[in-house]
Amino acid sequence: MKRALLTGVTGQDGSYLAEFLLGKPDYEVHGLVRRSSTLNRQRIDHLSRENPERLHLHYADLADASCLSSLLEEIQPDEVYNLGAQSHVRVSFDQPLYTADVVGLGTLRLLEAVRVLNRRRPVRFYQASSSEMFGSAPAPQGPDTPFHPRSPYAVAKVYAHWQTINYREAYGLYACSGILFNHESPRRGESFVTRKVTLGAARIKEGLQKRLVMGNLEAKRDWGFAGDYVRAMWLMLQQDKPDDYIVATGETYSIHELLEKAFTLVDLDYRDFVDFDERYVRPSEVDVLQGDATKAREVLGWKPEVDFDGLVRMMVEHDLELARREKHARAFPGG
Ligand code: NAP
Ligand code: F7E
Repeated sequence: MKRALLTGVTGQDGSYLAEFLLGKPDYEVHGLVRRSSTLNRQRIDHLSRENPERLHLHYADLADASCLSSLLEEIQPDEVYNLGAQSHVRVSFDQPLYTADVVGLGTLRLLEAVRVLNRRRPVRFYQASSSEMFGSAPAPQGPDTPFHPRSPYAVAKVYAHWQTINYREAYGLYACSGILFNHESPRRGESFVTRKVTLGAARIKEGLQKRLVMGNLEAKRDWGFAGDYVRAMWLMLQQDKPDDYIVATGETYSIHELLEKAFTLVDLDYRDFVDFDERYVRPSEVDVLQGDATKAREVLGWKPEVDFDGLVRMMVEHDLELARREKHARAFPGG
């Protein structure tokens, strides 16, 4: 059995990656979870039920170096995927120090624990880097595009990215950094723009919500499906040599186009329902992201299977079902 350790297992990507690895007969998955006063394991509950022998959860935090080293000693993983983060860009302006601590130093704490274990047994490390690191660099962004981060989150990711590369160069660690462009799914957090839009369209359609309040609709993103992107993470750790890769679809759409697509799927015109509120605007914005994933295609043999239309449709259909259940529960509160 191969042992994989995932930080951020309760998040969108963590849940898809755990599902992907558990779909292989030879993986045991260990996930780090944070203690919380409310339930935060909805995305992986089904995996715990289906794989009680092969999915193990451990309390830990990227802010706590000592628990990271003792867990690595205890689990002795073959592969470590660092997906844990305060991952919301807008929130990083409100909590810059916390974001830098978890995203930047958290990665360094984990790399240190991996370095020590790697002296005795080989460990492969994946770092969840982000297209946000490109920030205001003109599109399309590729391997030679210089970083110009535009938020505390993005600056912290640049720090973690270079730490990962330095651990590879300084200690010979098998460490890869995946620069992933935005990827979404029905499991996406509800405050990210795609999910906010698909859930909003579905709830408005079902009469559960009247308006959708949004920020800057001019920004453009290269949106893919999270299920496709976790495959690329795993492929990076299966190569002969560690390297860094961009993972993207190569297509870019504005928030206007996202709204248009989602509302059309529920036979509504978004212009009749969307309001603007300054509080969703960021102090500095990333205007256009569009990635060049040629290297991932050529070296890893990776390509996305779900396109923008398929992604929005998948999310709207899921959220319509959720909205219908909510409506039914309101109408029949007893069950
Ligand atoms: P997500 O849904 O926000 O999940 C983040 C995960 O990190 C959650 O499991 C969260 O735990 C955990 N976490 C937060 N603070 C932590 C801490 N102090 N210690 C340990 N774990 C902590 O994010 P995602 O979309 O799955 O993204 C996964 C990773 O890829 C992140 O590093 C993100 O920055 C990066 N990334 C994402 C995208 C994208 O488009 N999705 C693109 C590029 C890079 P709780 O459940 O307890 O909150
Ligand atoms: O915003 C605009 C907003 O929050 C996308 C994270 O996973 O991907 C994500 O970061 C765009 C921005 O994603 C609203 O201003 C307009 O231009 O969905 P988002 P993000 O900031 O691109 C990267 C790759 C990551 O690494 C991050 O972890 O949409 N926008 N109106 C809005 N955004 C939000 N959230 N809410 C709005 O109402």
